[in-house]
Amino acid sequence: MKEIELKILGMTCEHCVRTVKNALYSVEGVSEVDVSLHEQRAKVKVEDHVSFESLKSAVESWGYKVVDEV
Ligand code: 9UX
Repeated sequence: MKEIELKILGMTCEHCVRTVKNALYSVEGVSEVDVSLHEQRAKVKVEDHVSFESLKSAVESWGYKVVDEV
């Protein structure tokens, strides 16, 4: 188990937050997601094999931008 932090641009409301959470939970190996609208950031608990890139792709497929690992 490890934690990956993402800086996410483009979330402007709680519905955006929900969309991002769902996108992250849809990635295999993700166990817990905490998204902060205020901080424009997500903290994601994942199994060791899960990559930053796979989380980035999932979020960006919904139209948000992941800038880089925090
Ligand atoms: Mo509400 Mo968040 O339209 O894009 S879902 S601002």
